[in-house]
Amino acid sequence: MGVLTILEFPDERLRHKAAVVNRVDSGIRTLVKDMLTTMYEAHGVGLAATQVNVHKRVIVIDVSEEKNSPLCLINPVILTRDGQEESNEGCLSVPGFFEPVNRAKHITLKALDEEGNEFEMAADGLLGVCIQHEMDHLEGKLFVDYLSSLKRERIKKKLEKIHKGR
Ligand code: GNR
Ligand code: NI
Repeated sequence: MGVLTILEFPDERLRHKAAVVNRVDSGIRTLVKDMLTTMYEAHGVGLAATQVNVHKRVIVIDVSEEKNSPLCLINPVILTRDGQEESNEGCLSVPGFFEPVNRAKHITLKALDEEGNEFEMAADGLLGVCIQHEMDHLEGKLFVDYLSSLKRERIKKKLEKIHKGR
């Protein structure tokens, strides 16, 4: 495998709900490795398996400047959410568009790592935004769903035009 193809809005496959991972085996670890390769190649700070058409609850993230701090979240569950903050979001599945979205300011969560061990963590800032954005992908939700239908339709038409010309 290696670099995977990233689905783009309005592809209906981005609307699938991802299934719980029952066993973190070599297949999942290969997926995680390929998702990291794909994320770094696309210059993203996160990637959900849904975006590469694998409908399992797997997320990779790296918000570090040096791109040397990969984080893998399998079956993530948010435990607490506090506050609210607006930040400009983009998405590798909605290339070229950035719009403000409101998210919880501080979250705590639990997840499994690539060895299948459960851990808990807290997150805010870009990491917190990114985790909430990626967890939405696992539910078939995109940041454009938080925008007005007018804005969303405009983005949809522009991307469809680009896809037709490919
Ligand atoms: O690379 C990404 N940048 C980003 C910026 C602000 C808020 C969320 C993100 S996630 C995005 C990568 C992506 O689409 N992950 O699903
Ligand atoms: Ni995204």
